[in-house]
Amino acid sequence: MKPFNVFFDVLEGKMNLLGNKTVRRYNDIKGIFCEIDPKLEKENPVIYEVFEAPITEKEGDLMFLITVLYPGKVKNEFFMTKGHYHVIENTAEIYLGLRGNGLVLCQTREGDFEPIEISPNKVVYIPPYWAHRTVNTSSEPLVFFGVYPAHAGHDYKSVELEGFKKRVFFENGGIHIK
Ligand code: S6P
Ligand code: ZN
Repeated sequence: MKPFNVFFDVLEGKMNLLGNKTVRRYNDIKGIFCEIDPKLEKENPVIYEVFEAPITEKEGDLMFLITVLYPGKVKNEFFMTKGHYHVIENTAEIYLGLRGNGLVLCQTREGDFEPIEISPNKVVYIPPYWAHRTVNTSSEPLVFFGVYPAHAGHDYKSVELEGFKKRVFFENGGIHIK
């Protein structure tokens, strides 16, 4: 592989050079929210998109990406990502907020839990062994850059089985983590 650069359009949430693109719609992930919303089931909106750089999953490489997590709620629970551990658990990840505000919920298998704020110019460090899920608590797309060891892999199954300790709701005019 040769050195290269890419351009991010932060407002549009797009990258001019693309490897994998993942689009998750409501019906793909509705089970992660605590309630079902029949209106969203019918409309099936895009909840988030991930644009990855064209990099293979080889040890030694770094994968980088931008995620665009749209604003919205399922009843009163904010839109969020599925969340995962890395399959190679001893791999960290860095997020840099580019647009919007939210929380990165971080959790270990031992039950530690930390909600970390993400917003423009804020870097979130996710250490090895911590599962991570992102929540958009703002009214605009939450856009962030991410980078992690390309061979890390994604373990969604553990999060499906265990869930996250806490969820993020809009209640009485405020953001509540509970
Ligand atoms: C990958 C990194 C992000 C997420 C993305 C969507 O390690 O953490 O690119 O993949 O934000 O979240 P999820 O949990 O659906 O992969
Ligand atoms: Zn990750």
